[in-house]
Amino acid sequence: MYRHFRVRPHETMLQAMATAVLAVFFIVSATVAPASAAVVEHTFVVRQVKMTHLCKETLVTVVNGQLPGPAIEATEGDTVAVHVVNESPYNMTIHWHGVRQRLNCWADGVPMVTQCPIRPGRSFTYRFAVAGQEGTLWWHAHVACLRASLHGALIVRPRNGASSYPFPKPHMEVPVVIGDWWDMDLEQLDRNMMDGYFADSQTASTINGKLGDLYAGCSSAGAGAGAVEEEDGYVLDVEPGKTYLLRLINAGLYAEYYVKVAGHRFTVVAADANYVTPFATDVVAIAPGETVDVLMVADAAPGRYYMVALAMQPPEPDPQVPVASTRGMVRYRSRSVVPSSNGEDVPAVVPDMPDMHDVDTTFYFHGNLTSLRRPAPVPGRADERMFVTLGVGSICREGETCERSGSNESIIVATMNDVSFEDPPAAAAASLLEAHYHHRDDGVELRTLPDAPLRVFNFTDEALIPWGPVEARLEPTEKETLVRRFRHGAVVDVVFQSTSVMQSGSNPMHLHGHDMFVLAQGFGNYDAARDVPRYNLVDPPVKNTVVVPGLGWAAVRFVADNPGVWYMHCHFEFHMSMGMIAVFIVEDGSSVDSSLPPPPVDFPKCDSEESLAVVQDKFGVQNVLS
Ligand SMILES: *[C@@H]1O[C@H](CO)[C@@H](O)[C@H](O)[C@H]1NC(C)=O
Ligand SMILES: *[C@@H]1O[C@H](CO)[C@@H](O)[C@H](O)[C@H]1NC(C)=O
Ligand SMILES: *[C@@H]1O[C@H](CO)[C@@H](O)[C@H](O)[C@H]1NC(C)=O
Ligand SMILES: *[C@@H]1O[C@H](CO)[C@@H](O)[C@H](O)[C@H]1NC(C)=O
Ligand SMILES: [Cu+2]
Repeated sequence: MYRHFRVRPHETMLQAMATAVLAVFFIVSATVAPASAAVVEHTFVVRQVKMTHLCKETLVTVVNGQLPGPAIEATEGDTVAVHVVNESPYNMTIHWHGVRQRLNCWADGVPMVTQCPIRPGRSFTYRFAVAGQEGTLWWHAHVACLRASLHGALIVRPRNGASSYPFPKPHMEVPVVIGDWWDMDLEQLDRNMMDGYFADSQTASTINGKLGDLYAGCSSAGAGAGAVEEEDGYVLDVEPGKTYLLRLINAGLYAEYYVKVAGHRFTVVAADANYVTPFATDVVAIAPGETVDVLMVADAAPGRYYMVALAMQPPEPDPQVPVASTRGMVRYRSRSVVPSSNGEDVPAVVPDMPDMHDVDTTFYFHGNLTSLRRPAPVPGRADERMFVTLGVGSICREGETCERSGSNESIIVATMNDVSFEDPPAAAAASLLEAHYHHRDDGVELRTLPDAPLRVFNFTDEALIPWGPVEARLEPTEKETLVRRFRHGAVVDVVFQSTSVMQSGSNPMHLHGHDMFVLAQGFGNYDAARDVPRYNLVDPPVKNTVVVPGLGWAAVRFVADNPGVWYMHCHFEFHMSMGMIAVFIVEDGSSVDSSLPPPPVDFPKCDSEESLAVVQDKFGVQNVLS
């Protein structure tokens, strides 16, 4: 572990000295501390297995036969090596969600963006360091909708052990993965979404892979006719008085969730693997892609208390798509010797949940996040500013003009600044990252993400939500492979503005390879004159996924200092399949230690058996794909 002491021009001498003192402290503590960086190794066999839920057998693609997949547990500073063996019929990549991947974009796992996929029957080892961050992260497949069944926790503990948590050492740490169960083919689901059809209902929600007793399973053989057994639910056994660290992860495709445990309160201590100033609440709001760590003291009367994850959706007039809730249980381990007093005969306590259409509770939950320890001071000024609208539009199935407003003549797509992302072709000669690294043009036409929307209108006008001729005029768009280049080290401000064309949902925007300072959020239209003075430059939360409120906005700042080709997208799967994506390209710095090193030697190649791709330098002959 070491740092570079280069005094950058904008750094004051005092700051530089502070950095140096800090660095000396780290070096000293590193020499004293016995713990040394280890390699945490896993083998992930991706394979289809049959699982039965709701009395129906479904073929699901999972890692090592588990759902959720194995949790990776590492210590800050460790190297993680995961051997992915692809025994599934799909092209596969795994993304390490929230891992900063400093100078290691090669391991980011986005198909055709950072790498050629791992073909069926092949394998690849992802290697990355977990340095300078601790807390709850996760991993998931980045292919079609397969992340619904291919995901797991990635936990990074402090180098000096649990005693260095900035909160009381918990008795036990528990990953709580919220997900969903689909009893349909997930690739088909993705094709439907790409065809603008987002009305598929999620079959069930899950906590740690279990559907819970709100769902009926199969009739049990032994029981009388008509008796239906409930689905298993997740159970957390607790001891009275002990403190539990719940590491909540929303791995779901479709919904933000409200999470409560009846009779208990939470202290929020971290989000997206960054510590936050602790605050008490009885409800957690968590969007797809986010993680939230809470302490829960088992201080209720011994008994059984439901843990509920309620799926939210935007209120009407938004088109309503059925989403399902799930529940598990917190169960007190009785110290009593009398077996009948263990509470099994007393009904479990049910929490009062917010309304599924409540958009205020999530807004204020996220508004209450402030960072506890800042890895770096917030840069005072931005070098580049972007205003990015997040919306929905449509393209014609055929020809230039067509009927809109949900007509089948058009396909509904999702957009950033009025352009919808076109995935780089699966048959391209290489990923965008390889093309960028080798200064090649692999025949993929790129379009610059505009810094401002192409259409200016009242972005949050609720009259645009219902389909009709007025909103239809705002729909026409096109599909392009959107990229935005950044000079190394640029301080970038992005204001994300959710829009109301055809829908009014929130957008959890996830940036790969960088954390973002969340400076402010609001309902309605962003107004720089009013909102810039409200920016929190003192202790803004640091997130990899920022929830942009529905009919509202969020302002973020990040330092583009990690060279590579980074996905930036909405973490709602339907928005992503529909194209709410751009690629942020961060240029190399001026030195070796700020430039992307070469790819791993065993990096997957886009060598389809049928076609031989001849790749040429862009200064030479054009690429030939035959
Ligand atoms: C924090 O949460 C409380 C309770 O919901 C709310 O009243 C308050 O406005 C929130 N603070 C911010 C800055 O959002
Ligand atoms: C819409 O049209 C496409 C192409 O003609 C067809 O495949 C699809 O089934 C249609 N969808 C609906 C919902 O009618
Ligand atoms: C935009 O629409 C909202 C909601 O319909 C409305 O309250 C607001 O006044 C409109 N703003 C402007 C500038 O027209
Ligand atoms: C799988 O990857 C190969 C090589 O990158 C590509 O040629 C092929 O089209 C991909 N298949 C699918 C279904 O995307
Ligand atoms: Cu979205």
